[in-house]
Amino acid sequence: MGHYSKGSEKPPFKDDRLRLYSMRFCPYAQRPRLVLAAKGIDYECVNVNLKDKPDWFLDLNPGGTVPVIEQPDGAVIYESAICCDYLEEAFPDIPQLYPSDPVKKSQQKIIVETMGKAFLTAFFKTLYAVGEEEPKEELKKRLSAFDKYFQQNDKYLGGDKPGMGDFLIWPFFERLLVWQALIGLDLTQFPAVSAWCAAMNEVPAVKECTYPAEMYLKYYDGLKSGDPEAQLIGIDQKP
Ligand SMILES: N[C@@H](CCC(=O)N[C@@H](CS)C(=O)NCC(=O)O)C(=O)O
Repeated sequence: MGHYSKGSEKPPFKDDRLRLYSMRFCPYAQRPRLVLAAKGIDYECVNVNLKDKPDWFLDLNPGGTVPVIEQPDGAVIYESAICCDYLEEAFPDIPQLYPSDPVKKSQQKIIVETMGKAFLTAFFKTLYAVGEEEPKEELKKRLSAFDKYFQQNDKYLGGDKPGMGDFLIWPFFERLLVWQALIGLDLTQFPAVSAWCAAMNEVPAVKECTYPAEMYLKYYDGLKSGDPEAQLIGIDQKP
């Protein structure tokens, strides 16, 4: 595990494991990290300095975003949801995270694409405009929609077990749980969302891919002040 900046050499592949280019606190990179953990796939994590990106990283993904997956044969996949779909297709049974039933699979995708996207947009807007009422009200509306969904449906988006939909939306809720007080929100107002969060917090893959709240709080301070070193918090800890 390293942290690679501009001017660095691309680390050579040492074995035939998949490689995930990540940044510790990136919620999008956490999506494939969760899927890799849920499937028990051994991989190499390479952290990239997103404030000073190596040229070789931009050659892999010209958009310059993490996550990026690279196979030892040189094949490259990026965009978090596409990385997760790739993992599901390349490693289908360990366990399967989408239902086999095409209708149920599409329904899970619909929630991520509609309610999930609207929620994360509202979450980021609120985060970058703390103190303003409008984005917070929008976020509350999005949380109410999820609350209603969880009241009327199964324990997880995936049914009685967490599925791909749960892992795709979880990283944003995980951060909201830690940052709720900072943005003046109280998640207990959304009991079904809180119950889902509590259930997700018990999932082994989630436990494997999280950080202590203090680290997220420090990272939040770094985000607010634009500190490029924020992504280095906990550098010697797991990816
Ligand atoms: N649509 C992308 C978004 C990924 C993304 O925005 N990642 C952020 C880190 S959390 C990033 O790489 N930012 C670097 C940049 O935009 O220059 C995905 O789903 O993979």
